[in-house]
Amino acid sequence: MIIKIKKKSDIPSSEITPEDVYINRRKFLGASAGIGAAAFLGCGAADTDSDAADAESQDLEPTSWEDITTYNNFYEFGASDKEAPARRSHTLVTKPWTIKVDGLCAKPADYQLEDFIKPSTIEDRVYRFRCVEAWSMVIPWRGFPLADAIARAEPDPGAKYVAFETLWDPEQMPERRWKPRIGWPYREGLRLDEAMHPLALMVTGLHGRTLPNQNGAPLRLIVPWKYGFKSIKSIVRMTFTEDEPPTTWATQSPAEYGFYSNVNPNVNHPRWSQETERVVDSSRLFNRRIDTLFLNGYADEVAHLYEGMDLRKYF
Ligand SMILES: Nc1nc2c(c(=O)[nH]1)N[C@H]1C(S)=C(S)[C@@H](COP(=O)(O)O)O[C@H]1N2
Ligand SMILES: [Mo]
Repeated sequence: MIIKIKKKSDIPSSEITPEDVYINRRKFLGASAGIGAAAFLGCGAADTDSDAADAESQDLEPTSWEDITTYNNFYEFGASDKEAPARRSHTLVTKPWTIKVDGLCAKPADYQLEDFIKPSTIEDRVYRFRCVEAWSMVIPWRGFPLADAIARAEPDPGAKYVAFETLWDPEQMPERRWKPRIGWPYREGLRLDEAMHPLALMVTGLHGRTLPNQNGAPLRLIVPWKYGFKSIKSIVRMTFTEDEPPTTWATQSPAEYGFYSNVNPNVNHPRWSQETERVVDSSRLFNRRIDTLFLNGYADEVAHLYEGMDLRKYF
């Protein structure tokens, strides 16, 4: 299963142990993700598509803290080396941190991070995470529903999308070789109904600990049914718009990345297959691949958002 939820009210105020995070009361949003807990013994499997495990045998062992925090995409800290963000992101200053909420809403405001987060709404949730580069992890995030932050802003009836921006400060963010066509900052966006879905999470931590800089401190988005690049890091701005907002990757390479970017094994990337994914696990000698699931396994929860849409066109 993909969605294990623990409310802040269930979390003892003392430090959370790994047991608390994993072996907690399980609550399933929607019921039927249908993924058993059976371990998949993939050790020794060759790195080929034919060795992919089917959905039923995909285990849910969370990826280690070590792997989640040293294998990152955070282009502001290095555009190709997955280990660069862990090495270089210590220069990011996350205190104080301001988030601007603006655009088509009744309650635009500049928030200090502490005021943006309501501690009583913080939960731990274990989600699948699928990068467009066909690797995946299972990540125990800590955060609160994006829907809460949206409701508080009271979007106008004319607001159809919400756009997000990452901090851009070249003093703190050393990457200068790669400049996106759209320019910095990194930008993302969601249709408002997608953003209001209870699975969409504003994240402040992982593995029961404060979010490290390389994972998007102090506040990042997680949209578990979409490719990882939608999950924008180190957010400083949230803007309600009438029109679909321009986003970094869809502007960079429109033939390869769309606005929706829903995980979809039936729609390949022009340069590679999206049918399977490599499970990131540095403790294994050999890579293991598993089948990629439609909407990353969250179809029962979110497929209704795309009813009647041609997902080959709106990829
Ligand atoms: N600001 C910003 N957000 C970003 C990125 C980035 O380069 N800059 N990379 C995206 C991509 S491609 C992925 S896969 C995820 C990686 O998140 P993780 O490093 O926490 O696994 O962050 C996404 N959010
Ligand atoms: Mo990604």
